[in-house]
This record gives sequence, C-alpha cells and structure tokens, in this order.
Amino acid sequence: MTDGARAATTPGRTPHEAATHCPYCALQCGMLLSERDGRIEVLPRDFPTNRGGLCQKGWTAAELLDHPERLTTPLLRGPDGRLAPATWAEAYARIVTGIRDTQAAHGRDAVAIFGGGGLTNEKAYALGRFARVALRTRMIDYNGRFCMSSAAAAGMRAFGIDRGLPFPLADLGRADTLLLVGANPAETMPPLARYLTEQRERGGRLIVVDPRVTATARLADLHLQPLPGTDLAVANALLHVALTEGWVDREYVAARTEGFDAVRRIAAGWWPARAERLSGVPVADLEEAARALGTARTAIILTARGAEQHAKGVDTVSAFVNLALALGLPGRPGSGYGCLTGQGNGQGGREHGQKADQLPGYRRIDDPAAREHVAAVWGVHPDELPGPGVSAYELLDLLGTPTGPKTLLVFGSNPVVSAPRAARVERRLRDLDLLVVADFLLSETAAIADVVLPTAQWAEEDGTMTNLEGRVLRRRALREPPPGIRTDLRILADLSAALNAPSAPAAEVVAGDPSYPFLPSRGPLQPPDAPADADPRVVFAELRRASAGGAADYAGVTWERIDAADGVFWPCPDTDGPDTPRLFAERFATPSGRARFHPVEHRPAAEEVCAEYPFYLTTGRVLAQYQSGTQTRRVGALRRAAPEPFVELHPDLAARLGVEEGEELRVTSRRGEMRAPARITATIRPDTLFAPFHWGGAGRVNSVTNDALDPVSRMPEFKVCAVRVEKVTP
Ligand SMILES: Nc1nc2c(c(=O)[nH]1)N[C@H]1C(S)=C(S)[C@@H](COP(=O)(O)OP(=O)(O)OC[C@H]3O[C@@H](n4cnc5c(=O)[nH]c(N)nc54)[C@H](O)[C@@H]3O)O[C@H]1N2
Ligand SMILES: Nc1nc2c(c(=O)[nH]1)N[C@H]1C(S)=C(S)[C@@H](COP(=O)(O)OP(=O)(O)OC[C@H]3O[C@@H](n4cnc5c(=O)[nH]c(N)nc54)[C@H](O)[C@@H]3O)O[C@H]1N2
Ligand code: SF4
Ligand SMILES: [Mo]
Repeated sequence: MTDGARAATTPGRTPHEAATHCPYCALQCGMLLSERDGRIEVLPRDFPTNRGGLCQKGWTAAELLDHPERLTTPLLRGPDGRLAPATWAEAYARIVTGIRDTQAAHGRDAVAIFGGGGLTNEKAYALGRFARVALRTRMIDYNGRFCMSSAAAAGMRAFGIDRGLPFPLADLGRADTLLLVGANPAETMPPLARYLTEQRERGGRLIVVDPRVTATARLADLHLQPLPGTDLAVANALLHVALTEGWVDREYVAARTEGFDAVRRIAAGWWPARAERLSGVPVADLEEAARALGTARTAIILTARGAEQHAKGVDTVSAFVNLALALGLPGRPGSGYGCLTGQGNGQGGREHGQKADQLPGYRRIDDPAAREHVAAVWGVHPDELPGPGVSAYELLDLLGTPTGPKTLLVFGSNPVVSAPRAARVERRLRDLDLLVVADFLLSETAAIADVVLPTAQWAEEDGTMTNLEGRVLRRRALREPPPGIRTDLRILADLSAALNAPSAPAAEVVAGDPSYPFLPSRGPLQPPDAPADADPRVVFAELRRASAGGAADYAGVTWERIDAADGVFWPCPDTDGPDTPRLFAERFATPSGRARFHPVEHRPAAEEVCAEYPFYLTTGRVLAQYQSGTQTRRVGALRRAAPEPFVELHPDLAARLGVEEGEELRVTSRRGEMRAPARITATIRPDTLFAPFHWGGAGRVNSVTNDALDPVSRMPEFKVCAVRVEKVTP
C-alpha cells in the first residue's frame, strides 16, 4: 500500500501504480490501479471492508477515465441555445458575472449550491466554505438529504452523534443475530455479503425485512415481506413481543438510557396481530424474529434506504433504535444498531459543512460557539457567516421562483434523474437565470446547464473519504487530469479568487504550523499556477482545524497516519492519541451520557392507494448501475448487464393486466408517468411494483415518486407512493 502511495506521487514512473479505493459506494473497496502503455488495470486489494473483493462496478471503474464521452473543455450555452466549447476564462467570466448580477438584483441568497455525498471530504468542506465565505449565501444543501438524513437524524436524537456504523464492519460476521431492514447489500455492496455468509457459517441467524425477495433476502433464515411503509409497525410489534416475553434488558435500560416508559406504553399497544394487519407480516414470523433478537448473545440491527426513505423515515429508524436499546445492544461488544451509508463519501460528506444547517466537524451553524470557532479558521468575522438554509428538495423546489435562488452551482449530483417529482425539479432548473454544473460527463443535469465545467475523476486526484464505518481513507491519484480539465478544488479556488473572496488562509496558517509536517511541500499533481487552496493537503489541514472540538473531530487524522494503518476512525482529536473504531462502550454522546428512547407511532404513508391509483410503487437499485447512472450507463459491461429501466410486478397482477414479460408498461401517479418494460416475478408482493431509478427520459421513475418530506430530516418519500399501471398498446 505504501509503495502504491509513493508511486502515485511520483509522476512519470512507468508502470504507474496507485493504491486507492473504488469511486462508487460507501464500502470504498480497496483497489490497486496500474497503468501500462496507457492502459489502466484495476485489481482488488486486501482492505478490511472488501477483503480482496470487488463488484462489477469496481472492476470496470477505470473505463470512464479515457471514455470518448468525457468532457474535455468547459461548455457554454450560446445564443442559439446550444452548448459549445469555451475557454476556462470565458466560463469563469460568465459565472462570476452571473453571480454578481444575481446577487446585486436579488440578494446573496439568490445564489445557491447543490453538493454531493460522492465528493471527497476536502471538496465537501471547500464547497461549504465557498458558499459561506465567497458567496455568503445560506442556500447550500446536497444529495445526502435524499440518502442518509433520516438515519442521521434518528441517530442524533438517540445517541447524540451520527456515525453510520458505530463499530467496524467485521462485527457483522460475528453477530449471533443480524436484522437487515430495507437493505439489499448483496446488490448494493456485494463484497459485504461475505460477512453475511460468514455470520451464517458460524451458526448466526440472518433476518431480512424487504417487500421483495432480493438477493439478500435469499441469504436469510427468515424473510419478512412487509407492505412498503409499514416498518415502524413491525418494529413496535417486535418490541411488544420482547416486552411480553421478558427479553428487555432492564439493567441496561436503567443504567444507560432514558425515556423508556413512554416507548413501553406505545409498544404495549402493538400486539403482533395488529402489525400483521398493516404490514402483512405473519404473527409467527414477527414472534420468531423477536425471539432471534431477544435471546441472542450478540445481535446487530441495521437499517438502509428501504426503511429510511419515507415521510416517516426518522420515526421508523427511531423505532428500530428503540428496539435495539430495549435489548441492550448499542455499546455492547459485538452488538449494536447501525445504518448502512450509501455514497462513496456519504459519511464524510455529511460532516464538513455542505449541509444547510451545518459547519465543519458536524457543528451546527446556529450555534454561536461553532460560528466563532469556524469563522476564526476562515479568517472572517462570525457575524459574516450566513445562517441555516433549506433542505435539498426544498431548495430545488424554490429555484427560479420569485423568492427563490436564480443561480445554482451543482457539484456531484444529477437531480434531473435522482430528485423526487423530477419533472417539476427539471422545470425549476430550467427556470434559473444561470445553472452551472461541474461534472466529468454530460449528465442529464449538465445537459440543461448554461455552463458545464469539466472536472477531474477519482483516479486523478488526492483526498480523503470516510467510509460507512466512519473510517477515514486516502484516495490516491494515479495520474494527472487530462489537459484542459481542472479539479473541483481548483475550480472553487479559482472562483473564490475571481470573486475577490477572502480565500482560505489555509496555506499561510498551515505553512507556519509545525504540527503539519507534510506541508507546505506541494504535490506534483498541482499545476504551479494553481492557488494554494486548490491543494487537497492544504484543504485537509484546514479541515482538521475547523473540525477540532466538533463531534466529527478530524484534528488528529493525518494522511500519513491513514497511510500507516488501514484508515483512521473519527473522532480522533490528537495526532498522538487513539482513534475510535467503536463508539458508546461507556457513554453515549448526549449531555447525560445516556441514550434516549423516542416514542414513535405508526402513521400511514403520505399517499395511500385508492380506486384511481390502486397499487404501491417502491424504488431502489440494481447491482450493475450506480445512482443516476451518468457513470455506469456509459460502461460497456454494465450496460450489457443492466441495459434499460424496468418495472417489476407479480405474475398475478401481470395476468390481470394481460401483460407479458418485456411488454411496455405505463406507471402513473398524481405527479407524472414513466414507461418501461415489464419484468414479471413472483419475488414481489402482488400489491406492489418496483422500479430502479438509474435512468432518465421516459424510463425515469422519479417522474412518478412522491415529494412528501419527513418533517425532521426533510427526506423525500422515495420508497412508497400510489400508482396505476397499464399496458401500453402500440
Ligand atoms: N449497485 C448499486 N449499489 C449502490 C448504489 C447504486 O446506485 N447501485 N447506491 C449506493 C447508495 S448512494 C445507497 S444509499 C445504497 C442503498 O442501498 P440499499 O438501501 O440496500 O438500496 P435500495 O435498493 O435503495 O433499497 C434497499 C431495499 O429496500 C427495499 N424497500 C423498498 N421499500 C421498502 C420498505 O418500505 N420497507 C423495507 N423494509 N424495505 C423496502 C427495496 O425492495 C430494496 O431491496 O447503495 C449504494 N450502493
Ligand atoms: N426513486 C429513487 N430516487 C432516488 C433514490 C432511490 O432509492 N429511489 N436514492 C437517492 C439516493 S440514496 C441518492 S444518494 C441520490 C443519488 O443521486 P445523485 O445525487 O444524482 O447522485 P449521482 O448519480 O451519484 O450523481 C453524481 C453526478 O456527479 C458526477 N460526479 C461524480 N463524482 C464527482 C466529483 O467528484 N465531482 C463532480 N463535480 N462530479 C462528480 C457524476 O458523473 C454524476 O453525474 O439519489 C436519490 N434518488
Ligand atoms: S461494492 Fe461499492 S466500493 Fe466495492 S467495488 Fe462495488 S461499487 Fe465499488
Ligand atoms: Mo444514497
């Protein structure tokens, strides 16, 4: 690994190698890149998360580096309405003029930023700083709101801290009972499946809760197949059984928690037959699941998007956290509750300030002490920092409206495909005076932009990512970006300079500070004319300072330290102190040190079925495509494996509609319609349809999904809405 790292910072060496991580999901599988005669080969590397495994997306990730459709120059929309190549100077001039004009006419908040959970920590941090210091806008949020926010909010209110897994992934393999709720890691994190196999080989019990018989459900001993949107009732019923059977850990509840009484009273009313009526999960299965959890020596409960992407996602996660607390799991060795983070930097991306209500280190932007600390690092007065903005969907839905932002800059997201009620979001984006998108491919969102900035890809930049375990990792560059292409950090630094913003004092701060031994030696990957704060090492050094003392404290994390071990788990406040692979052994991060129960009641989905829209639709992922598909739809092997959108439906329903396999279906909701071929399978409930969200155009399922938001996390209800379905007769 160190060899790879060294090679990566030594340009011109052939063969060129870099030990880095996959660009896609939060598992951040270790991989080795090697370049010979211009060809790049991907090899898996033994890393604690993937243990030498990779999925098909990882194996083929390098194909996009030299892809013919890669953007190589900035693009500007001309008077003829078309995007045409332009110089960087022209692109920056258009952006800076646009920002100035917009802010002069409509105020600072009329310029907005939309970020992404795939960005490195350095970029997420720089984006937040750019918004607050260069633009002085409060309007910044990011796609993690669509992903992680419900579990994050539930974790915060129970534990006082939000780290997806509060223990290393390897614990999964040793748990006696493992409950996966709305998670399909066999397709969404395939190398993780080996922990599930290991767990079962050791005699453990695996329980999966999913409305579909997924590849993950097929690995399970027990599969609960609820109606979408009824997990909260299921969780309360499991707690009900644990209570009546005496499996609640009373000592733990008394010593380590608060607020159990209110939760116990609610659970008392959730006898399993009541939950069965709502969810369709048989009483016997609920009792068996509760027994497997309640009588296990060690047990782990994990949630993912199936449980979380609901207008009651926070309360649903809280119901499972309540169950975990009642059984005494969090903080007990080998046990616990966790959430499976999704995007490559889904964890770090939600810690360093690209969220509307946040400053770096998971600080709150409305906390005076936090503002003072961060303002000092940024070299500005605390009063100059804007206040909290609005959440991702609310931001998108304000664009171009009389009171909303008129200019938007997007880094690392493709909301035209991935946002709920996407046709409306697309209209809002088109209503902007100026839309700027930084991407390395022409995503559906870039295609409607006024300015497109070609940016570097993962193998062309250094930085850090924080994986689903809270482990900070090193992304290591294999080679420089192709000519004409700039990194996201460079773009932000250039724009800051062009706006005459007080650019980050990072370089000076850091150069004079002996605790940053690796600075100010600039890496070979930064062109000599690049501003200092385009250097990811400079930005990371500043991030450490800004995060110091916060919940997500990175002050003691250095690139050297990451290189020397297999990453560093936050919080890690001191360079010579320990990091934190496991949280909660002695206390929780709440003021009292106790975990907090939160009483939660089931409530119906925002939209229930009716005569006009008689079926439920849920959405999710397939193995060979990633997210909005900008990247994976352009990789040959992945396109062949998953070439087009589809709608999954049960054979009984197909018979009623008179539809055959592969025939085109139209799925309609109150918000819009999509069309895609039918995929008939008995693995789905007869009252429910499923479609993946990886495609735009007519097959875009987000034309149909519901933009109802969770009141706390502002998470949209991607996982359930009411639809009608019919065969499209040619
Ligand atoms: N191949 C691939 N892998 C990925 C990604 C990708 O796009 N493609 N994206 C990454 C990201 S960002 C994320 S967030 C993760 C997501 O990882 P997962 O959460 O595992 O993925 P999903 O497919 O969105 O949802 C999981 C399951 O929830 C089920 N589900 C739907 N509705 C409900 C419900 O109401 N209750 C319950 N219990 N289950 C329900 C679906 O049937 C689905 O099988 O994957 C990451 N990995
Ligand atoms: N119906 C439905 N919709 C969903 C979901 C669902 O389950 N169902 N899941 C939601 C979830 S969990 C998520 S995370 C979102 C994800 O959806 P998006 O936010 O659209 O995420 P991506 O498709 O990963 O978009 C990333 C874009 O940025 C580009 N990109 C990648 N890396 C970088 C970088 O470093 N810099 C720059 N400048 N660009 C980069 C890629 O080429 C791509 O075009 O979708 C959400 N939408
Ligand atoms: S599981 Fe995730 S990180 Fe690992 S190779 Fe596949 S996409 Fe990449
Ligand atoms: Mo996600």
